[in-house]
Amino acid sequence: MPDTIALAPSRSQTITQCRSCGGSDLDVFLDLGITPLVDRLVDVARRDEPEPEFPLRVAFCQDCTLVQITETVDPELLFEAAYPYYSSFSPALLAHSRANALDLIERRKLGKDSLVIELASNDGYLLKNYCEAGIPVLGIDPAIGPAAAAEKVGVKTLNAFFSLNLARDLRAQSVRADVIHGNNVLAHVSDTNGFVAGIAELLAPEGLAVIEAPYVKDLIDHVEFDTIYHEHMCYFSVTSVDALARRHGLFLNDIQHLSIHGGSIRYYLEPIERVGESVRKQLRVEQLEGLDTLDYFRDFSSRVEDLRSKLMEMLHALKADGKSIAAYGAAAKAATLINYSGIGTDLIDFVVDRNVHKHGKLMPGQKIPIRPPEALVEEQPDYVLMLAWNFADEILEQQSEYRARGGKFIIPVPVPRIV
Ligand code: DWN
Ligand code: ZN
Repeated sequence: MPDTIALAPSRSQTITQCRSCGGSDLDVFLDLGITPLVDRLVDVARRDEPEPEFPLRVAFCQDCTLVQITETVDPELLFEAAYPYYSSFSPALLAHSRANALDLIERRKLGKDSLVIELASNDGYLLKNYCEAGIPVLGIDPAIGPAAAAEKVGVKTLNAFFSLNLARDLRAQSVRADVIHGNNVLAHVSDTNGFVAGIAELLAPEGLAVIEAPYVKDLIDHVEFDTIYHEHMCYFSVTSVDALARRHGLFLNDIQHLSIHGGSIRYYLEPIERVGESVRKQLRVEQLEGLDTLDYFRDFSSRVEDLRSKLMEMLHALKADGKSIAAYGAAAKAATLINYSGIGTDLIDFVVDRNVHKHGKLMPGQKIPIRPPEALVEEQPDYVLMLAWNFADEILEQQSEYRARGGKFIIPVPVPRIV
């Protein structure tokens, strides 16, 4: 762990009630320590300044089964002006999003009189597909950089946090959405209920909300502990989303289980109740496997500890053998993995990433330098730790030259292995 622990208690709050149902029966089943903010990359000039760090603990709500972290960090700190995540640096994500948009244009018969809104629209990666089809859109995103990038590709964007108040303001201007997208955002908001109520407020009577979130069952089954960080306040199951939606007059009528981001669920919510078999089936699976009980989560901590010790054993053995190791993916999840495991510059020389906004910065906490992917063939390290494992196939293909020269990748999750 870094020597400078700068707890900033004024910038975070520990919850005592469930973020969804308000219940107070929260059981912590995983403690990842006091960690820095994963997307707050460090400028070299400020490397000696203490970084804001907060406890990272995960709890299960006995009343509505929602899995959630116990600390709420000030969103202004989490999504500050320099927030570096741009969706368009991932071709796989762009293809995934385009397919989703084209499917909905067809299924919902969208046209020039429709309106598609995306909450956390980032750099226009998804809405640009609707613009190309002549369908009016509105992006809403608080991050200055991505919002400006969206405007550059013709996606009209409100640079703001989405909330029930903003939804009411928009509705007062007769704004109603035929489709509302919310990809990897529902987990990021501190006012979970306000956010869902805002969707209900803004949706047209026959409208459809399409919400994508990492699936807590995949997280537990595949030990994807590194996808836990302060930006992700909730970790959803179908059971917990069903309860959350109904509380605000929305009905979870359909779901799709996707492989993106280590396993996600796409939730289709409508103001009309017509629950389909896909939802009923997954609710049964979750009940049969016990996701509605703490028992399902109880041994996760020891499985995470086991993964850490296996990974550290492997990395130390390679270093003892005189091997050089770099890493791929200055991802948010990368910061959780390296800081929880204690993987620093003693083990990893540098991290590469395609996102140009990250180059020349340092990873939070461990302060490992971030460089362009070309550094892998320039330096030809013996091994590369795959921190963006959710895009492993795409990255392995991209790095064929490094591998042809004998370079090897280490995939850390769910079991550390060399490919
Ligand atoms: O919720 C979130 C998840 C879904 O996405 C946000 N917290 C932001 C982000 O988290 P993340 O940073 O862990 O997500 P990614 O998209 O898995 O990060 C991948 C990283 O790898 C990015 O920095 C981009 C980079 N990358 C690359 O360098 N070359 C990605 C691909 C596909 C590549 O070929
Ligand atoms: Zn609850």
